[in-house]
Amino acid sequence: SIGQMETDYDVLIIGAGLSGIYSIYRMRELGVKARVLEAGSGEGGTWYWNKYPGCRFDSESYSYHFTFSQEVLDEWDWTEHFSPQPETLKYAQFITDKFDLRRDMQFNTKVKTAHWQNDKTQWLLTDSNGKQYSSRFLITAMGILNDPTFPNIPGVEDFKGESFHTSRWPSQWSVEGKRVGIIGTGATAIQIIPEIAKLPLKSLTVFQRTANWAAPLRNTKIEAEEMTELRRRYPEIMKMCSDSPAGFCYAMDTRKTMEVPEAERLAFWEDLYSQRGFAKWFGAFADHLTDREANKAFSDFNAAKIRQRVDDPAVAEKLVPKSHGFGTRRVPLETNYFDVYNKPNVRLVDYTADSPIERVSANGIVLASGEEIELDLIIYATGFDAVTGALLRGIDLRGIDGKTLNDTWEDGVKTYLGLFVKGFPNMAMIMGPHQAFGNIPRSIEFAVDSVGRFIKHCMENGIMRAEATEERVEYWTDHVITNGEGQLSNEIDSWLTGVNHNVKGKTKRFPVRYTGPGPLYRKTVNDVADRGWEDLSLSK
Ligand code: NA7
Repeated sequence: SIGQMETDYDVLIIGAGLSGIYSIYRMRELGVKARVLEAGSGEGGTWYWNKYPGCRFDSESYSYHFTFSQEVLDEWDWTEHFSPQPETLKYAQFITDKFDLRRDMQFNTKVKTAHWQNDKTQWLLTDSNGKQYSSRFLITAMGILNDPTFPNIPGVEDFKGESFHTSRWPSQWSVEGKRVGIIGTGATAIQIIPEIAKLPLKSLTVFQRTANWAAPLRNTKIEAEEMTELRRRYPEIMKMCSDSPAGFCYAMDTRKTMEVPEAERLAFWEDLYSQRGFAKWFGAFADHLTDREANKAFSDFNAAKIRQRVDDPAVAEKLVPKSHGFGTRRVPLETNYFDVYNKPNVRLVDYTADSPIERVSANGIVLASGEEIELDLIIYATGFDAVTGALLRGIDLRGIDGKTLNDTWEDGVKTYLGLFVKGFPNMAMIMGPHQAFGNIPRSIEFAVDSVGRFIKHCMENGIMRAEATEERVEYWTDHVITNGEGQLSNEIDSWLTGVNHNVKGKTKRFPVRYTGPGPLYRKTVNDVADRGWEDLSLSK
């Protein structure tokens, strides 16, 4: 172990998802003594936990993969433009095996507490079995969507049938002959619904509180020849990702929506609609994310598409979002989603047009209208305590003087660069709040590289303790807030603005991510790293 400390490890990493996998790879490269502690029985994180039917990337596989290893890029073939979960899990396992990373990973180890010990200048972690581990540095890599939340509806415990959350899908399951209910219409539900509606279930009732602007995914298989061509284009694809504000392989069209002649505008949108993936979101006229009139026009175009696909006009109307414009929340991508509602055994219960859920009963779901919908299975597609959940609720995390992160962030989340928190020395967050994100693996790679530079700098310069300063934290937090002004998405409740009414204390919007362009974020962090992290309070 480097340094003069008697700690067990130089670095402890919590979580063996993509963040943890790449973190341990980098740490090993630095030659430090590091270990990953993971609650699950295997690596993969999001792709380990989310095993529901239809689970897949909504981003092109070859834009959403790791780029740190040329060998992996050369050896791994994607079989679909949008990789399905089982293949992505195999990909995570492939990398873990290839670099023999599992040697430094410890599974079935749920970290309960992580406490900074000021006298010893170290982190002390305790797992659910009471075992303790100490380290000089702590990397939190728990992911941004790992803490499932159930709806705050009375009676969830009363249901006598089967029920589960989408991210805890059982290994043995069947919907055959069953009356199935699904609560939620986010990106997850929109992947699941068409998949299970294909199966011989008796009926499917979808409970929708807020309609979402889903758009066609247009997934296809990648044949060998196409894979060769894609691989040839990898450098170009990666360049597009790194140039784009949110890390995707599209370039926004910089023309102003309303200045483009109508016929040309419609033709442009038609073309976008026929394209794969998030082209509709991140390849559109850029002003649709900031200009109300532009956003309204593009939303109207997308609304017409929904109306075209749904036979019953009343059902179509329920599916057209009214509370927010296109792209102001995460756009779910879909394969035959809207078409599902043309099936006779599928019913859409909308909170506004029909009735909200009043409670879950022993036999099903009772609406405020008084109707009881009898069900055999309830699927909770109700999302996650996103971004801060793992840090605030998943673990008892305490910094200097035993102060919890919850107390530290009582008046709002405050970070420096989304990587550091004042009062939590020698701790760095991968995908913490206030980092630039969109295409998550792009953000993970950058965050891990940055944290790698930080730890290397400390190790090489005998820095025993590094902490964010009040001044820099205030500056960055303010910068994140002002930077997000003018983005229509920041005026809407969603997990991207930190709102989850199922979680205590998450009723007010706050910026969970830096909404400025990714290239600027990376430049800012790189400048700080280039200056030897002198913005932090460093002590030898
Ligand atoms: P999301 O996107 O947070 O969606 C959760 C859904 O569940 C959404 O439709 C919610 O309605 C609904 N919900 C949540 N709580 C309730 C209650 N109490 N009553 C009724 N309906 C409720 O989670 P996902 O898992 O779909 O996706 C998360 C991310 O994972 C996604 O963005 C991708 O990036 C991958 P609401 O809209 O809040 O009215």
